[in-house]
Amino acid sequence: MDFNGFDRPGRSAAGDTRSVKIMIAGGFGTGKTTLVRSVSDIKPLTTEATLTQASAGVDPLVGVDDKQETTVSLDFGKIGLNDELMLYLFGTPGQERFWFLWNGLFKGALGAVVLVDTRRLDSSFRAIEEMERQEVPFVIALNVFPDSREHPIAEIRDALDIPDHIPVVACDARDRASSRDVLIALIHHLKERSAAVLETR
Ligand SMILES: Nc1nc2c(ncn2[C@@H]2O[C@H](COP(=O)(O)OP(=O)(O)OP(=O)(O)O)[C@@H](O)[C@H]2O)c(=O)[nH]1
Ligand SMILES: [Mg+2]
Repeated sequence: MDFNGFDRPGRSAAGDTRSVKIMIAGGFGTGKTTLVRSVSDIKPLTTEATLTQASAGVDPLVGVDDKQETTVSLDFGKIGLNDELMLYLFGTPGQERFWFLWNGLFKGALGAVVLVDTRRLDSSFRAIEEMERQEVPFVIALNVFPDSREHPIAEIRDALDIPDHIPVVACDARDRASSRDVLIALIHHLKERSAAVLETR
């Protein structure tokens, strides 16, 4: 893969490994921590807290009612996609009460994956809006749960109001290969965007 064309911070001299910051965002309980855990080459750093009764009524647990823990601050992991590219992954907290952290968290990020649980599309609306507001390029990853109904991707794209040039892919966040494929889809998307920008110069 050729990753020329990236000009954000993190670009290094020819021959060196490039390190880039990638965000894993999405609504409450969509599988952000699971994805960082499944794909990371190192034991990821996570900041999980046990969900307590105090969360009842605050965090909508429909569809994720066996959920035990939630991310308070962030998840951190890393993966070398090849000899040239190291991705530093930052998983965001999903609970709305921690979203005040999001501004600082996205600084210097090259791109983001927005995880979506198709049983609860609305839980990821706000994350998508944040990517648009902060102008972070992103792909959508539909995390398939056992009781998720099968929807054509075009239908979901429509419901989320995602334009055609933004990739929407399905994944199983628990599976390393599947999570890695999502990250590769993001890298391809970033590369295409970057080529399009260069063409207009
Ligand atoms: N069946 C299935 N379960 C999943 C999948 N991904 C995550 N889970 C489960 O869904 C629950 C939520 O996953 P998390 O990774 O904690 O979700 P999160 O987005 O980090 O949650 P917050 O940090 O609280 O917003 C956990 O119980 C996971 O084991 C998946 O692809 N399939
Ligand atoms: Mg989490």
